[in-house]
Amino acid sequence: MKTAIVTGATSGIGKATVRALVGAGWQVIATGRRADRLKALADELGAHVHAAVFDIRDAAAARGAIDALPDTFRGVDLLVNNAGLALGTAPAQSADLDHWRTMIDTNVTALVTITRTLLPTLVERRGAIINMASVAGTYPYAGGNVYGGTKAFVQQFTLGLRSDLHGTGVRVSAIDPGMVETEFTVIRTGGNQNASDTLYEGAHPMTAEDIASTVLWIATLPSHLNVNRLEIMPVSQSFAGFQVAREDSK
Ligand code: 8X3
Repeated sequence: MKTAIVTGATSGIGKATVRALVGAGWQVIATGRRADRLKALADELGAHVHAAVFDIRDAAAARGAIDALPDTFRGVDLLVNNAGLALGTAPAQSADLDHWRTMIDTNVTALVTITRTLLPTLVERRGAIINMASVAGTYPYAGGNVYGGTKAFVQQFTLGLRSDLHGTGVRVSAIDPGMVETEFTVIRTGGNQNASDTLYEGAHPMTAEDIASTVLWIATLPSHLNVNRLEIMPVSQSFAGFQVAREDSK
């Protein structure tokens, strides 16, 4: 039985990914901060889930949780770097610096930390890494500033890992989802459920399960194939043009 670790497994894409992997016969280490939610997931899915409760931004806690894994979960074959968030949509010139730091700490620093921690095992087992990036890493939009920057980092880090891991057999992929209806927008807006509902209403956004099935597809491809990057959006979402600021006409 193969073993995966999924970060940010208490909700949304992470939780759906744990369910999809377990459904396909994997055992999964589900990580997150909220113990009650992880426990509920472990209760639902049984002994194939190990709940590892820690804040991904706390490097010592993450290391401690990895070191304390039960023997049967030690051989990690797949790391799904899903934990991440957006905070705020304010323009850069009025954005909250604490929001920026939290996004960088979570989406960048924590991701590289847990990746570095697990790389020796992944190399030993010719495993795989799937990083959750975003279309926001490729296409800028107003208010996306640091969130988009962190996701551009994830995209490029993925390609850099591919290069460094050349010849090891380790596969590395980034998924760039567009609009997915999860707690993402509630968190981004500081708890504004109404803003979230308004954004997704009538738009037929993707679901967490849509992305989880994409993770599973990548994870179960034949071992000679590597998806470098997979961009996926709902049909209802596309691109707008450049904007032009004009001098006031006199
Ligand atoms: C978020 C993607 O399109 O909702 O990662 O900004 S989008």
